[in-house]
Amino acid sequence: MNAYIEKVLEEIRNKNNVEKEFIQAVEEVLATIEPVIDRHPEYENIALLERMTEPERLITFRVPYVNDEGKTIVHRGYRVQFSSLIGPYKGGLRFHKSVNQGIMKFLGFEQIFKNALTGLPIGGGKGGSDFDPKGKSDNEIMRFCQSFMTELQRHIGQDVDVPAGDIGVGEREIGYLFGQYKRIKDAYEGGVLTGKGLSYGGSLARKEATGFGLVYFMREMLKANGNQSLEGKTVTISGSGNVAIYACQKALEFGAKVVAMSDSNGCIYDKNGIDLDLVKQIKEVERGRIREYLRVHSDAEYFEQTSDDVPIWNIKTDIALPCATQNEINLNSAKKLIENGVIAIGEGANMPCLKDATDYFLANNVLVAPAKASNAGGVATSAIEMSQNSMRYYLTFEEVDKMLENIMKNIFNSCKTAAEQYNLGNNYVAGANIASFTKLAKAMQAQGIV
Ligand code: NDP
Ligand code: 2IT
Repeated sequence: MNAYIEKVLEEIRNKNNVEKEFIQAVEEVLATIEPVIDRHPEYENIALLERMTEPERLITFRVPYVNDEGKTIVHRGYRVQFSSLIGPYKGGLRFHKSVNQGIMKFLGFEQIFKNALTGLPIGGGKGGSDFDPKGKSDNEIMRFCQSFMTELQRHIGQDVDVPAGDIGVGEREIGYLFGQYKRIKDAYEGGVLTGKGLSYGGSLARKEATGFGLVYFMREMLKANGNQSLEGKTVTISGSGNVAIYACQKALEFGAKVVAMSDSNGCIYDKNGIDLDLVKQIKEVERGRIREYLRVHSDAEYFEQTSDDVPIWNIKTDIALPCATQNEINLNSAKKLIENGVIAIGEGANMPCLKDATDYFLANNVLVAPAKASNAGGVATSAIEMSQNSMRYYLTFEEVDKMLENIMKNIFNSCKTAAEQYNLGNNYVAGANIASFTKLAKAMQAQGIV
C-alpha cells in the first residue's frame, strides 16, 4: 500500500482505537483512493488526508428530560461538524441506543463524500443521541427533542449546519426540533432543518427521496451492465423504515417483485410479493413490529433475527437492498446471497456491508451500488428543500422527483467515469470514493491550510 496512506491509517487506528466503525469507514475510503494518492505525492506535505479525516469540530452535550413517570433521564447528544469545505455542514440526526462517538464520526465522514457526489453545495456532518425512541410516548419524544435542541441550537443555522433525519428521527421529531429552534431564536429560519412537514416548509418528495434515489441508481447500474432492468426481478429489502419503504415502492413501480422486508427483530417473507400498504400501516401509522404482517397475510413466513444471523440474507433473490443499518451484511451473508444467485446489491443504509463482504461481491461479479452514491438522493433532496426555503417557494412533487432522478443519473455517471479512468471496470465502490475525493481534494488545496 502507498506509504502515506499507511502512515495516516496507522495514526488513525492509534488515535481512535475504540471507534471501530470510524476506522472501518476511513480504511474503506483510503484503500480505494490509492491510485489517486499515488499520482499526487504533494498531498502528504499539506497533510491533506490527515485534515480530511479529522472533524473540524466535535460537540457532545448533556440531554436531560423528564419521562411520563416523572423521572429524569439523561442522555448524551452529539454533533460532528466534519467538513465545511464545499458548503454548510449537512447530515442527519440518529436517535438509537447504539449511538456513540465512533458511529457519529463514521456517519459524518461518509457524509462528506456522499454530499460531494450530489454536486450540490453541502458539507458533511452528523449528529444524534443514544436515546431510544422505541415505546416512548409522543410527549416523551417531544420533551426529549426540545431538550436536545435547547443545546444544539447554538451550534447550527441555515448557513452553518443543517441537520435532518436518520434512524429514529423522522417527520415527527423534526417538527418538535424545529418548533424548539424557532422558539429560542425568535426567527423563522426555515432552512435550518430538512425533512420538515409539508405544512411548514418541507419539500414534496423528501420523504420518498432516499428510497426512490436508491432504485434510480440501481436502474442506471443495471442498464449500464448488460442492459438489464428491474422488471421481473426478485428483490429483498432489509429494514422497514423510511428508506426501505420508499425503495420498495419504487422497485414495485419498476416491475420488480419484493418478497422480504425486516426490522431489528426479524424478517417477513411473502412469496406472493410484499403488501406495501400493510407495511406502511404497521410501520408509519401504528409504529408496530414487522411480524404483525402475518396478522393479515397468515401464509407469509417470519424469521427471527439473532445476534449471528440476519435471516433476510438467506432468502433467494436477484437484488438485495440493505436499508436498515451499518454492518448488516457480513461475509457469511454475502456468500449465502451469492449461492442464491444475487446479481446486484444496492446500499440504502450507510455502510451496510462489511469490507470483506463488499470485496467478495466484487470478486464474484456481483454489482455493488455503494451507499455514498446510491443513498445520496435523500441528502440531495434535503439540499433542494433548503433552496426552496431560501426562495420562499415550493416546487411540485414531479419537479423535485425529476431533479432527484437527474441527480442520481449524474452520480452514477460520476462513479462510472471515475472507475473507468482508473481501469477499475465496474467497481463503483472505488469509483464513488475516487470521484468525491478528487473534488474534495481540489477544494481543500484551493482553500489553503485550514
Ligand atoms: P428508520 O428509523 O426509518 O428505519 C430504520 C429501519 O432499520 C427500521 O426498520 C429498523 O428496525 C431497522 N434497523 C435499525 N437498526 C437496526 C439494527 N441494528 N439491526 C437491524 N435492523 C435495524 O431509518 P431510515 O430508514 O431513515 O434509515 C435506514 C438507513 O438508511 C440508515 O443506515 C441510515 O443512516 C440510512 N440513510 C437514511 C437516509 C434518510 O434520508 N432517512 C438517507 C441516507 C441513508 P427497528 O424498528 O426494529 O429498529
Ligand atoms: O445519511 C443520510 O444521508 C441522511 N440521513 C440524510 C441527511 C440529510 O441531511 O438529509
